[in-house]
Amino acid sequence: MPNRLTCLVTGCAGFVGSHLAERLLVLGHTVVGVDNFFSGHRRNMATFATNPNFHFYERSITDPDIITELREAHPGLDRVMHLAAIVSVPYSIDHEEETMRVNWEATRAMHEEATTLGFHSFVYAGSAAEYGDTKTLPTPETDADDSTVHLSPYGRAKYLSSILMKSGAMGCSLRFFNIYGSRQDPSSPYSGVISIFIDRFLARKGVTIFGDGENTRDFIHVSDVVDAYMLAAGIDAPPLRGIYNVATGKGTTIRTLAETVAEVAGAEPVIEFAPPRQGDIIHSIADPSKIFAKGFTPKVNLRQGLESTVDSVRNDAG
Ligand code: UD2
Repeated sequence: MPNRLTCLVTGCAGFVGSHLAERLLVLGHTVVGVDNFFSGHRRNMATFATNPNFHFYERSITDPDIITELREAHPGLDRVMHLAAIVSVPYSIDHEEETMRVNWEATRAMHEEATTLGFHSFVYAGSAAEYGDTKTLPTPETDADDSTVHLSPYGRAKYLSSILMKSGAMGCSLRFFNIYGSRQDPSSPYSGVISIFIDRFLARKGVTIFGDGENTRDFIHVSDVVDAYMLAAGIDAPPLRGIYNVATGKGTTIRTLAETVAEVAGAEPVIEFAPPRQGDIIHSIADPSKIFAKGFTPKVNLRQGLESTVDSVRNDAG
């Protein structure tokens, strides 16, 4: 049994945060979880809510001195995996001040507290949105800089936070591309395309593709994202420093995606085309060589990932 660690997971009731908390608990570590259910759901914590090593706090990350307070309650706490955020890009455009306060100011305050307390590591959930609209394909980490025009307060706050991870005394930002897997909420028009397509095809309804279907995205399965967290937080080795793309480096067109999801779901690939969505970028593919060089390799290919996600959605429905 390796050392038992105590990790703070903010956003532990969210899609990715719940998978991360679950893995840490399965490995025998202690998880201090924080979520205010702004976009997370209690049901996402169902598999581990009663685990005696899980300590849940229904709190906002904007609460002052939250890290210091949690450390007093859990003296072994020395690493942060910070995922809590306003996650909707359109919401961030309509609520700029709130987004900057939650996604940037709170990150800065928590990072400062963790640094002062001499924490071991602080892993931040960055985003492909940090690259804005004009970028090299595949996109290396160096493509986002202070001259990048961010298309939303969401992208801006993620960028500022990532830069802090790089320039601060400690910290690592994982810049995620399009994550998919079980527990991804399909209910909003801005939900991830995979969760929407699975939901529609399983209900024997067709899907809508915005644009000509040739847009590409770099889809990565949530279990691979959790692997990247284990590496970055130094669960088995020293923690990573700086900024890393987390992706496969492979682009899939939305048309191919729709056809594959239909096949996996056993549905007719009924596709309707609609005009491009305002603000959508056409191609998004990462250059993930920096994190690959640190030993990270995605293990789940898109087909396998779609099969397991469809299975879990079917089981939840049944
Ligand atoms: C992702 C993130 C977003 C932001 C952005 C930065 C998600 C859900 N969103 O947006 O938060 O970080 O990256 O670049 O991860 N599409 C359809 N039909 C649908 C839904 C989507 O054709 O019913 C298309 C959409 O037009 C786009 C692609 O699918 O071309 C991916 O859409 P998305 O909303 O899953 O993700 P994305 O990359 O636009």
